Formats: sequence, C-alpha cells, structure tokens
Amino acid sequence: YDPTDRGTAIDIEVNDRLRKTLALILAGGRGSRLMDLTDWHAKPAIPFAGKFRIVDFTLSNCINSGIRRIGVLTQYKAHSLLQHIQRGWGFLRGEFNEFVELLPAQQRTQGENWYKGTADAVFQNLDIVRAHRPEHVLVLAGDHVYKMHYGKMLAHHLAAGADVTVACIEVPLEAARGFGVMAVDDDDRIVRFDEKPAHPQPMPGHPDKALASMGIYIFNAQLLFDLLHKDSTAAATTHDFGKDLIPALVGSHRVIAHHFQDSCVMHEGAREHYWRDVGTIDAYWEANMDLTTVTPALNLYDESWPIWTDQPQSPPAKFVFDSDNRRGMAVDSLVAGGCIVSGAVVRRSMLFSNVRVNSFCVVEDAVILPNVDIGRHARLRRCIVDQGVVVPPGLVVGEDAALDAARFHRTEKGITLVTAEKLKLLGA
Ligand code: ADQ
Ligand code: ADP
Repeated sequence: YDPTDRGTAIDIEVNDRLRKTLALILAGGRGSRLMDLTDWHAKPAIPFAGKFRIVDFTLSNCINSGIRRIGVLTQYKAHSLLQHIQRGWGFLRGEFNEFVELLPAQQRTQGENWYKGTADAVFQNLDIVRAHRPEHVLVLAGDHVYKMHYGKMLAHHLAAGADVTVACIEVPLEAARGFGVMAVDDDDRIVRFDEKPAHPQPMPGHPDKALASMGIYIFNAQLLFDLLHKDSTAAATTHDFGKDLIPALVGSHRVIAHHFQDSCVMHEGAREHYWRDVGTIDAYWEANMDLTTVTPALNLYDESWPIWTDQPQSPPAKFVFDSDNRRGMAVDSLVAGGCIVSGAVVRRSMLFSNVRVNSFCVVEDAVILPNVDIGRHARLRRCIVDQGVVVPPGLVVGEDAALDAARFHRTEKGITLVTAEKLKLLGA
C-alpha cells in the first residue's frame, strides 16, 4: 500500500478482491436540511452539476474502481431515485455477475416495518447480501459528491490486516461536531471514535483540525454479518454504524483509518481533496456555483474518471437573438441540453436540462433545476429554483432580502429557494 499512489497502481490481487466485494450504498436518508428540495425526492436523487444526480458520483466511483456488484438501500421518497437508477444504471450484465440491485426497506423484522438506523437497513437485507457471498462489504453513503478509488482503500485494508477500515478526511475543528471523529495511532489504527461529539478532539499537532469519518466502511463480510445479528437483538442500540457498531469495535478489533485522496486528476491550482456533503441549501448552491468558476475544485472533465448518469434525450442548448435583437447569452455558466436562452442574460449560473429563459430576464448566481420556465422580465439572483417551477413573468428574487424571506425560504447566507408550493401561496 503506497499512500502517495493516486490509484493507478492497484495490483491484480486487489482487482480480484474488488470483484468479490459487494458495495452497499445507503440512500435512504431524508436530507432534511435541503428543505423543500427533498420534500418529494430522497437526497441522493437531487440533481447536481447540471445533468447528474448526487448518487451518480458514488455509483460512478464503484464502476471506476472496478466494483460491479452494487446494492442501493432506499427508504425515504425513493420513487425518483429508483426510477433514475433503473433507467440509467441498467447497463451492467448479470451474466458476468455484475448488477446494481435496488433494496427498498424490506419490512422483514417483526413488529417493525421501517429501517431504524443505517445498520438496520443492511440487516433487513441480510439474506440478500449473504447470498452474493461477498468477501468484503463496502458500505457507502449515497449523498456525497467526491471521486474515490475504493481499490486503494481495499488495498490498505488488506495490507493492514484490518477487520474494518473507515475512510477519513481532515475537517476544520468547528465543523467536526457533525461527524464521527477519530483518533489514530502511528499505524493508522483507530484508538478512539466519537460519533458527533459535542467537543471534538483535535488532531495531534493540528489544534484547528479533526479527523472525521466519511461514513465509508470496508468490513470483512463474515464479521459484518455477525455484528449485525448481534446488534439486531442488543438492548441499547440505535442500529447505526457511526453511533453503535464502529465505536464498539474500536479496542476489540483492528479498525483502520484510511486517508481519503481524490482519485481524479485535479485542475491545476486545485489542491484540496474534493469531498462535499451538499446537504444544506448553502452547501448545495456553493458546490454548483464552484463548477461555474474558471478552475472548479471538482473536475468534471477528467476522462479517466467519467461520471455516468441517466439523462433526458434533449436537443443542444440554444441561444437566441430575439426578434428585437436582444441577445440571448450565458457566460461563466453551465447550460445543459434542452435549454433555450432567448433575449435574456445568464451569468455565473447552472442551468439544468430543459430550462427556458425568456426575453428581458436576468439570471445571475443562480441554480436552475430541470424543466423550469422563467417568464419574461424575471430577475433571479442568488437563488435556487426547484424542478419544474413556472416562474411568473416579472418575478424578482435576490434584490430585497426581507421580501425574499417573507415569500420563500431564504438562508442566512442569503440564498433563496424558489419552489412551486411557495409560488402557489403567492397566487402566482
Ligand atoms: P450522518 O451524516 O449523520 O453520519 P446518517 O444520517 O447516518 O449520516 O446517514 C448516512 C447515510 O445513510 C446517508 O447516505 C443516508 O442517506 C443514509 N441513510 C440514513 N438512514 C438510512 C436508512 N434508514 N436506510 C438507508 N439509508 C439510510 C454518518 C456517520 C458519521 C460520518 C458521517 C459522514 O455516522 O460518523 O462522519 O456519516 O458524512
Ligand atoms: P421570448 O420571446 O419570451 O424570448 P419565445 O417563446 O418567443 O420567448 O421563444 C424565443 C425563442 O426560443 C424563439 O424565437 C425560438 O427560436 C426559440 N424556441 C422556443 N421554443 C422552441 C422550440 N420548441 N424549438 C425550437 N426553438 C424554440
């Protein structure tokens, strides 16, 4: 295991083990901090970066890493997520023992009919998981945006003789309260793990940083099966990997921390390893905005790490000089297929598929989700417009904070979320 290797030198042995690994993507969380965006869709199904959905990044990581056996555990508002995966991810060949399998809440445990925690989500599907006879189980979250070669993590897991390996990343100390926070010894063995501690421990020598769990785990399969059985009948447990299973293993087992490295070629000048929880309106807006900058932190143009998705078949984006010679244009922006910008100006914005921007409109620093129609003379700034919204002509957002806050959800950072429900209340 070479920590400086960026994923190119995964050897044959590890490749073989990757084929025998089963990835389980936890995709059931509500993501309630995304407010109305997740009223109808599970967070992993939320559109991101113009034409993808959040879960596409984790799924693509699996494929790009050579993991071809994937289960997606769904629960909350899963319809659009299931539809997306069925349409877009059906290309794997069962004949070669490759699949993306959808594992909705199985409602198998007696008396209970809903997942209790992340570990219970796996437990409820345990017979299916077992039947695939994996050597290792890779547990992933479906709601982060990042590029990672899981083979590097598995190589580390094998070389360290680990029972469990937890992927980790350095985060600012003040942000650490939202994570599982760990302390490690010189051999990266985790000696302490606190889930969402009120007072996170800084890293030795780095008083302003903490080592956070990314919620990504590799388990030796048999150990996981035993643990889940034990956890299912335990008295004091919330059936959660981060809260219960991982902390209980530290001390009795070899639990190893694997430091995350971006597996893709990063843009020149971008030095950080990109891993984002786009779980709040502000974080979601910022991550989309980042992509409109000259050198985004997330490189979507790296051919060695393609991101796969299901996309609507739509014509190319179109920019129209309207009949009165008003220029339809978009600069510093990403514009997906099916969009028409006619006699309107779009700056520093992300336009998802099939957005119409009509004459006299100004759209700036905005994230416009698919199938939005923006009526003439509307001015939209520093906002997110939800899928399918018909923006009434002349609507102004992002110029009067008090008015925005009264009519829509507006964050502390001043990002306004425009939804159909809120527009209906306005009588629009
Ligand atoms: P949290 O961020 O709190 O902590 P959690 O709510 O446990 O994450 O969700 C983890 C993943 O599982 C998410 O992708 C979520 O969508 C999904 N999920 C949640 N409940 C589910 C259920 N019942 N069925 C299916 N899927 C479900 C975790 C770890 C921390 C770590 C952070 C990193 O507990 O230790 O630091 O992730 O983000
Ligand atoms: P506005 O006048 O408010 O900008 P229009 O509805 O007149 O909006 O559309 C502007 C331009 O968009 C049209 O001139 C046309 O070129 C283009 N357009 C609109 N709908 C279509 C369509 N279905 N196919 C091709 N082009 C279209």
